[in-house]
Amino acid sequence: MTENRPSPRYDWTLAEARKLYDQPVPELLFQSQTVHRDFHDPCEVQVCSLLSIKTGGCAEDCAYCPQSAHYETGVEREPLLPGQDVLSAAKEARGGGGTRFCMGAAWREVSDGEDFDNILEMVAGVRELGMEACCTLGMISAEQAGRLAAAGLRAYNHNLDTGPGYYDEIITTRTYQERLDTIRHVRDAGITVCCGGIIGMGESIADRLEMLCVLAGLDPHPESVPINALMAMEGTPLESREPIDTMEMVRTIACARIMMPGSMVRLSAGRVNMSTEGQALCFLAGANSIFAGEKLLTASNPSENEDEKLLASLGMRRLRDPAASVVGEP
Ligand code: SAM
Ligand code: DTB
Ligand code: SF4
Repeated sequence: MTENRPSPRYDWTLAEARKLYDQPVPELLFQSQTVHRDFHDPCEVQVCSLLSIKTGGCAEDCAYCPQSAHYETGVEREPLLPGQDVLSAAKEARGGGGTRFCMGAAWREVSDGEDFDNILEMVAGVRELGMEACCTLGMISAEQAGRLAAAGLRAYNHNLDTGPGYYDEIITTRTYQERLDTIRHVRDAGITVCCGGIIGMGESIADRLEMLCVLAGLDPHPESVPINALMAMEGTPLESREPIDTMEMVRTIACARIMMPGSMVRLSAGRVNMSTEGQALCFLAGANSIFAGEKLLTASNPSENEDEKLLASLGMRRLRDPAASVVGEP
């Protein structure tokens, strides 16, 4: 990490992003690694745990999502998990070396009431375990964001998913602007923003880069940027999509790293479809965070054991104290 690192920019244009993306991979990776080293320790990876605390039956029609009630995917609607179950999962994750515990709910938006009150307790409980609590619950109001902040929530995940021009092909039940509004509520409440998207849904490279330009236009940048490779789930409209070429993932991650230098760039869904070498290239491109554990929300993920081997073979370490390493922005 260097002291004289360049300041992050918030005015990236599509043309500039395209110029980055289209470079030969050795040039692109040299550039992204240089930026990465200015802002982060290149040998450290943040390991996040994910738990679906409320699965299935969601009112939104996100075309990639097995939890949408609009599609027959075999994922059943379940009620909110009891707080005790959630906290024992968090303890287990902590035992495995996890520092951040992310709780996901298949909701379009959060409704005030018993479920939300229970979630506030879960957040406080995760904090008491000494872990960073993160939630992804759909749209939230400014007031709800304030209550989550007061309970000790560290981060809120709400993705843009794709570029504004392709968005309507993927979701019709909420607008791009509604997503941006939720992100603003999170930011205004003093919660860190986790916001990224998915590649491999049939979007063009320009769509992908437009999404990165919107993300990089947020000031400050989202502290975490998850880049998911589509997991084509049976029963969803995107079920027949082939897994994306790993080099497209590598290029997208490298661009995210260069455009949002201080952010944690998370190599998120889709690692099960990648070789260990492919994942290593993603780390070299600037990814410095992963989800650990055999299950994401409903889809599969490499086992703890496989990840242990992967990190050991690369000589990389788990990030122990996230606050100490996120040095991106003042
Ligand atoms: N319901 C909340 C929401 O949409 O914000 C929270 C959970 S939702 C499953 C979180 C994110 O997971 C989505 O925004 C999307 O980016 C990602 N995701 C969902 N299904 C996916 C899939 N099949 N492949 C890759 N990413 C996926
Ligand atoms: C994110 O960007 N990826 C995670 C997390 N945020 C919540 C979710 C990935 C979900 C993959 C499909 C599934 O498990 O159902
Ligand atoms: Fe619901 Fe979230 Fe899935 Fe969309 S991505 S259908 S909002 S659970």
